[in-house]
Amino acid sequence: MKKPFLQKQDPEIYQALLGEEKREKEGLEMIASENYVSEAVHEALGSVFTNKYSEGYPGKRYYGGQTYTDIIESLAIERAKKIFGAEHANVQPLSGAPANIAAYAALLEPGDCILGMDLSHGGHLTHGHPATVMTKVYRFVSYKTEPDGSIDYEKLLKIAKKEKPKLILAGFSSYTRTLDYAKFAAIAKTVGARSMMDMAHIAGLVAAKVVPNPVPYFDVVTLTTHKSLRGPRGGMILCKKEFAKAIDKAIFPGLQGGPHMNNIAAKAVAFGEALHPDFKKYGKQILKNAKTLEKSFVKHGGKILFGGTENHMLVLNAVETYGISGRTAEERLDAIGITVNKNVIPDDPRGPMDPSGIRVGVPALTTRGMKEAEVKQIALWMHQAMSTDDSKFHEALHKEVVRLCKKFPVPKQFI
Ligand code: DSN
Repeated sequence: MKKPFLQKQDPEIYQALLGEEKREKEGLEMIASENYVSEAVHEALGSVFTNKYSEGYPGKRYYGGQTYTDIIESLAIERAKKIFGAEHANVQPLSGAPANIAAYAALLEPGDCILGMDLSHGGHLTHGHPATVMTKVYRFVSYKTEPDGSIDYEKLLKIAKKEKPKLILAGFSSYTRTLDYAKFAAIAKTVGARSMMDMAHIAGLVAAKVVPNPVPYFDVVTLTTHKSLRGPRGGMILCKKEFAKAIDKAIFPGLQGGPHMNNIAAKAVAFGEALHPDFKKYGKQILKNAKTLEKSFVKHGGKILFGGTENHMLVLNAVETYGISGRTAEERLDAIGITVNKNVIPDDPRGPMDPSGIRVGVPALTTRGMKEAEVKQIALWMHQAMSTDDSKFHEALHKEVVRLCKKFPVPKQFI
């Protein structure tokens, strides 16, 4: 896309931008948390709203000049509430991690216990990984998945009764099955804990109403807007009315300063897209594509974790399937123009920089209009690429991938 001012003023950045545009166009993006935004979202992101400081909330700001920022933030809030049927929405979180941190601050006191999903079983860093600062503030304990990939809710209740958490946390960044929200809420009620769901990964599927909506069940639901929801990079918190004040205070002034208003404008635009009837078709196709990918991998001998997928992604055990680590699998796929990420598997005996698995997702290629036939072809290429270290063969497959990508250009408009 033409950017004449950038090109003239800063050729190094301009060249890198051209490179990234080409990479995104000519490669297959299969990182489960990535997607492509529309040009309308890009235009809002690259707008004058980036110039404005707007500490506070619509109608209650600390600086003047808020006529238009109030309009966009109010629209973003109303649209978010409508999409998810939420009582309250805060659209200011800069991303998913700050959204989670603010939610903890709103609901808990330092030293309280949080019960969340173990990272290697699909949870997220912010759900209690020892490397995060939150573990210095709260006491985290974790639950795990069963060998068949399910969650044993009786076991979860037992852990909750023993540890007496103040917050029970559902949600994941690499788990592929549907959670039983009613059971999470009932366990939280039994032990007198608050309940929270981090639906960052599946927010788009929830918006499309093709998977169950956690919002009615949980006190607080956090999400990111840039994954399956197909908006700009950012976070959001939804909650019941009784927590609205605490959540808003925890975001500002508790954790953040001036909200990124260009980002909030872009969120509002993306929410407008998610409210369009076509978004449901998008969600349905994501589920079909992910199922097709799972079946194709299984046909080629792939060992899939968690007993398959019920959402937009799956985790493949590369060590067991191909005798290679997740890092090597990622590199072999990279060589043919397919981007995935290496990923730990439950209780992985290997380290996170060279784990046993890869995580693969279909939201981005579904955005490009790819359907079951293309997914079957892609699964075969992936299988072939991971089966060999022959660089000549990888080069030949890379040409096929580029050819397919040219047939399915990244769309500029979704509605
Ligand atoms: N980095 C995100 C993901 O890939 O799932 C989670 O924060």
